[in-house]
Amino acid sequence: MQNQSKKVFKSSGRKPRDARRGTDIESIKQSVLDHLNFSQARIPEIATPNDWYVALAYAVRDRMVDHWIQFVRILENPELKIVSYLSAEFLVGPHLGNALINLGIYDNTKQAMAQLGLNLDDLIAQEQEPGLGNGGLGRLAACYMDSLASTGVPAIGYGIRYEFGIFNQKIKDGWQVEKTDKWLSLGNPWEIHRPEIAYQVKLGGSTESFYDEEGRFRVKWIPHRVVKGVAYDTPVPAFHKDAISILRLWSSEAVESFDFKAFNIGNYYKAVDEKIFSETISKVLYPNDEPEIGRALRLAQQYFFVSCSLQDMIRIHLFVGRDLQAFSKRFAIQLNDTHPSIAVAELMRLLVDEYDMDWDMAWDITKNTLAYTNHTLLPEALEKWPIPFFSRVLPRHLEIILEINRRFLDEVRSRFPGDDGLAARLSIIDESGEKYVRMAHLAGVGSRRINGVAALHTDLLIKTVMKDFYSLYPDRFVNVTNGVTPRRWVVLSNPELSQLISSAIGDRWICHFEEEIKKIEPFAGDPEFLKKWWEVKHGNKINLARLIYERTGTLVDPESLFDVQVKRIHEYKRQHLNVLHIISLYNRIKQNPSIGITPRTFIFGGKAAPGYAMAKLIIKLINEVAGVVNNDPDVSGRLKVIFFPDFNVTHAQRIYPAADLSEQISTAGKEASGTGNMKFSMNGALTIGTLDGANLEIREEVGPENFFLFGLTADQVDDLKGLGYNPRQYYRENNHLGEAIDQILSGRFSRGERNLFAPLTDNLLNNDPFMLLADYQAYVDCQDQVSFAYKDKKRWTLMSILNVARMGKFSSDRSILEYCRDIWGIRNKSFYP
Ligand code: NBG
Repeated sequence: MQNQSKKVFKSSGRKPRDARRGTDIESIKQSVLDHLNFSQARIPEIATPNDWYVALAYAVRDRMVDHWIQFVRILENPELKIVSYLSAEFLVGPHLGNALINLGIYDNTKQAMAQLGLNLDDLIAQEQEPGLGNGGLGRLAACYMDSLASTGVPAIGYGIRYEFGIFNQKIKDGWQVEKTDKWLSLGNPWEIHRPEIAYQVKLGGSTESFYDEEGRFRVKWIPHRVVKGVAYDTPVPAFHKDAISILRLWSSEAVESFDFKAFNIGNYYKAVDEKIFSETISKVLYPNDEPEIGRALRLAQQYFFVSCSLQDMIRIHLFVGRDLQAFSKRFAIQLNDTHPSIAVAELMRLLVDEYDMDWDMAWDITKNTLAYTNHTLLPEALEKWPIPFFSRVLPRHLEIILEINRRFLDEVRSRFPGDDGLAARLSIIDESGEKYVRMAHLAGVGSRRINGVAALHTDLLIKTVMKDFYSLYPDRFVNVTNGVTPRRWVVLSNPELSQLISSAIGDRWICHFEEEIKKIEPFAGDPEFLKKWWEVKHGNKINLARLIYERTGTLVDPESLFDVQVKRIHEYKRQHLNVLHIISLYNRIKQNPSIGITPRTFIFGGKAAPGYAMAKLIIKLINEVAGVVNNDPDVSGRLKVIFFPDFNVTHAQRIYPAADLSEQISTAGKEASGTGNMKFSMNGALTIGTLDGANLEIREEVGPENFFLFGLTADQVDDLKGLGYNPRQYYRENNHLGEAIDQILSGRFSRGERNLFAPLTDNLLNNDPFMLLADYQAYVDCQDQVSFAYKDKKRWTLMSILNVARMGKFSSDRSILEYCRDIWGIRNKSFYP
């Protein structure tokens, strides 16, 4: 890039219109040059690709500033309701490409860069993606920020500016190795540091009660330490509209005065320790799927960002001169899972302790402002904190929670007198053994609405985990099925398909997905359209094959069926069921080399939590099976297995558009919704899946004939468990299954090392909590139908088109409108001109 930049700086002679705001080629070019010069003090001749990327990012950010300022004005309108989306994770993905699309300046920027001798794709590839999330939950928050902006709802996303995001995954000798994600090391041009927007957050210590001058009972919190949270703002642009939402992430710092106290008495190291501790709070994102008990820092993180965010909302609210009593009319706060649920107690503390409000009024406001989304039924993922530990970190909050609980249980007892069991089950405090604070209960008591993330999930939620809450407050429960943004997941990820769609039905579908995308359905009958559709998919597969080769050194055949499972590695998601199928196919070919088999490339991707040994063993298994299959000439040209390292948003954007088959094979009842399932389908992959999470609704929409269904239902899973499930019976009675498991155990896929996979096979044979063995045969049979269907290109393509055409419901714009209507009480369609 450097060499080409010589010619760059000769002025073209044409005058740019507006180097800050203009969207024509000349203006963009000038803007980039100006930033390189004035913001970075670099000369083009020695500018690195990263310098150019940063200059371009600044130029693009400039083009959002007017909307940003307009947004601030909107916040000042006391009559408007603002959505605050509180989430410990926002997996936003790289900004540049998305911003260019949403601002409508992609083509002009590409040309402007070309005129500077630069390739836009190379610049886009420079960006370090902000990996501030684990997976679906964080990515959902990012899709919702996009849709809030694009549907014109004023919104602030509040979270944590982790210095290190989710680890980067490397594969060494088939095992996962974690590498620190230093995403900020080259700077972050998208954010604006706001040192003047900062709040103090107390931690630890004790409380003291007293009576104030008016004789009222009051409590004072004397903290052990105080840290400061500083805001960093990132704009989230709407698609082709003068609107944005703001992502405000908090970074922890030391409060200087604290340092000085220790410093002045000569305790230099204590002062430094304090600083180090303060900075630790926002240091690192915790991987999920690991036990949280005893992680003091995790609770401190949650409290830290919630407290900063609530203080910020109160500041915004008071700034426009409205009374705090009207707080719930101005803010709708969504708790994304239980991670921010300490907000219930913190809002009470702020109102009662800091703003002198009486308890009942504060409680009214709290309950009317907050709403809670549940994202999982897995018992190990439901947060709870041991009481002694909780009171060490948040002594005042424990008192408040006990008072909330006392009043709540009084209500329960008066409505259901004599039912002590019910009160014990509902209590925020779990007293069945060691005492815990149950965060889902805290959220449930303190919220006006509780929602699940897919119809089946909400249904199971009210039948199981929150059954008692449902009997108490049936009106609080609503379902909002998840959605994903078609801007990032179709327009940006799959430009060829987007063009083909727009050439048929115009481009209104990008912002009105639900209404418009179905209009491509009639084109499924047009052979020319079908042919183009197939070609687009094929082109995407060639691109992915290239990337796979770059990243793994393995060649795959784009003519083969791309069978893809990308998501976090977890036993309930059953990547190992997929592996059992691969082994069975492999055995079939080995036993009958002339058998006609649809050639397939199996592609896996996903991270395992660093402390989740079984998930890591599954990664190893995939890689070992890949080693055997990919090197066996007998199956060459027919089977390939790939583990794509470091699955993240950037890679996802390349993978979904190239998939033929989407693997959504979790044990029914375990996957709350899934959102990858939606991204695959929107990009024309067909699904093989169980009746779990949003699969159910996807199947309903696309039609059962365009969806490969198999396996036990959630009810059947329960029934079978109730009857006494015996996995060994399946192992004994099914030869192919038995053979596959024996091979894994015997070292056939671990270069003779016999017991490497014993923890996995033992678990399957003795316990099999996720019922792989029960679903094995149904899965293999269903895969045979897939193979058969793929032989008929035309039929497959038709099904692919119908999948896309019928995905309207799964745009996150639809989800956001439902949140507005059913949860936040926001009626105005758009607040923007
Ligand atoms: C995840 C579920 C997914 C769901 C996403 C987003 C958590 C706790 N839950 O099924 O497992 O799609 O949330 O709702 O990460």
